Amino acid sequence: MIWKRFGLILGGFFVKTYILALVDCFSVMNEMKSFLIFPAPDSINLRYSTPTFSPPLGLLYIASSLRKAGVEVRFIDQIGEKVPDERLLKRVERYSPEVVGLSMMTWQATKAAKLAAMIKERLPETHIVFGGVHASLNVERMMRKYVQIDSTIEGEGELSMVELVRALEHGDSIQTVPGIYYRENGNVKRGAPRELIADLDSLPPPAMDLVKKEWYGQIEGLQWPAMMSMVSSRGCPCSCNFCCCSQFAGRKWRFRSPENVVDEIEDLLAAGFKTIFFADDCFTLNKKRILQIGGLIKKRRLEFSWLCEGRVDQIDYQTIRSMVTSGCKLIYLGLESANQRILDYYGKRITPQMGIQAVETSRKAGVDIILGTFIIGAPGETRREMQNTLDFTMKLNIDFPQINILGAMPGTELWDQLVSQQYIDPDVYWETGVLVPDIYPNSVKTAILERKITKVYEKFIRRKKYLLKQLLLTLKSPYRMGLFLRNVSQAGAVMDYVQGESSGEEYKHKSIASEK
Ligand code: B12
Ligand code: SF4
Repeated sequence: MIWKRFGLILGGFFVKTYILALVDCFSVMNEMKSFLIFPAPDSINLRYSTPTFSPPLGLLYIASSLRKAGVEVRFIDQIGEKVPDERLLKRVERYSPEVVGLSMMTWQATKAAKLAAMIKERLPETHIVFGGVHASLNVERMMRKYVQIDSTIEGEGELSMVELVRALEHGDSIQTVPGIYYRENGNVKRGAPRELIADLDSLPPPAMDLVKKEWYGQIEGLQWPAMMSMVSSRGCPCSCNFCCCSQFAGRKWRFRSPENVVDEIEDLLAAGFKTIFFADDCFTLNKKRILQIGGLIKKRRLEFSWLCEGRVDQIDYQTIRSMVTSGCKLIYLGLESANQRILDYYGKRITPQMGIQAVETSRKAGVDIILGTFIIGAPGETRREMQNTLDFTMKLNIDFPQINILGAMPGTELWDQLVSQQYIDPDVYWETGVLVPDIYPNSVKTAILERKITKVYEKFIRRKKYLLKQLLLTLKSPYRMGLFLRNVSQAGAVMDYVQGESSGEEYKHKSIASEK
């Protein structure tokens, strides 16, 4: 009986595979086929990894623009879906697309190149295009080193990607696509620059149907319900020296209309998402717009939770209260350092006092969870200065600190400075970035800093006063209580996080830089 059932299941499986293959062949007969990939770095053990933070939004934007132009799209978020390389390659090969697009931050770059080489070997006719922040900031080096890359699109990809696919479809030259880097007679050439997209409302919303809710939503070891990210604006006028935003997205801040933002929220809620992470470079920049978005959320009676990052100099009671009453449950505040000298070095244009104030204001306004981000390891930062910052985390009324060791990445002012001072050899580190204490003379060793950070995390959560406060806050807040109950079975994962063990990902404390 069991064997019969097993046989049926097996038979069913083969029939399903066969039908899927047939559908693949016929449904896309006359259309261009594209395959978009968000690679998993080799440092992640997919078998043991927990859900990741949020979906690869940039690639989902590319997907929806391609679809709008009538191009077929297949998509793999290798981290979210946990697809091993071989299975990924089989899926690409079976679909046999005309174009494969790979997206990457720095930590995924070498893996993207590896996957591209394996795809090129199996499908030599397929055009391979790279995009995303790392590819954009290192185009020439990447294309010179990896011959498997046919082209790279610099910066925002929606318009250029569609134009590239069209050119390939019609057999036209791809050189005329703005924003493209291509090959000609063995040399890497650059097309005309692509202007930043002025009207963000004109973009089709990201193709959220390509991702599954259970793939995402893990923050600091806690699992959040059905999370999707969105960007309500792009770019940032500030110039923190460790951040690549101004080189990548421009100093000009562009924003979507509040109606357009809230329309997308409605669509996400209708699709069953319950938590939205605003991944904007500078979400809290314009107070009036935040109030308008909050007002519209309330007017349309939308019930959901949302999270964002904020600069401490942009937090005032009225704005943050409006955020809370429209569903903001968590804010990451970029506090960075307890030392004015170091804050000035980073070009943050804030003071430690502003940080204290922003935390207090957020608490008073009723934000359920306040996370502070901090950085240690600046060039020439003394032990005392580092200790100040570590001690600072304990003095603040935050729920948890996220402490990073300063890293320098290509495309940042910090990188340029350390390269010009000859502390960084760009030929060695352009594919990985580098932790500053690893290259700056007389720095405290990274391993020591990592141990210090782990100790601070442990000390932070073991303080009796803190535990009591956490208990009271959780008893008072239904949202926190819900989150607690949801995660109670995963207490081990939280402890792993605190102790830097991580769950499959080997990068927690080795993080390269803070993001705010
Ligand atoms: C969400 C996020 C994450 C998530 C990633 C989740 C995910 N699945 O994407 C998590 C939490 C994992 C993460 C981690 C880190 N992050 Co992060 N993150 C972001 C954030 C806030 C949003 C990304 C996003 O959705 N952007 C919105 C979309 C629309 O933009 P986009 O992705 O750039 O896509 C556009 C273009 O790049 C292009 N494009 C993208 N892909 C492709 C593909 C093709 C084929 C084409 C043609 C075009 C194209 O077109 C898209 C549409 O216009 C950005 C800041 C930001 N606002 O972008 C930082 C950012 C990407 N992160 C950054 C950093 C520094 C980090 C960390 C190092 C931080 C840390 N302290 O550990 C780590 C890296 C991992 C590690 N530990 O090594 C840097 C980038 C550094 C770098 N060189 O890679 C950014 C830019 C922040 C900053 N300004 O410094 N991050
Ligand atoms: S860290 Fe944040 S505030 Fe600073 S430049 Fe980057 S996006 Fe702007």
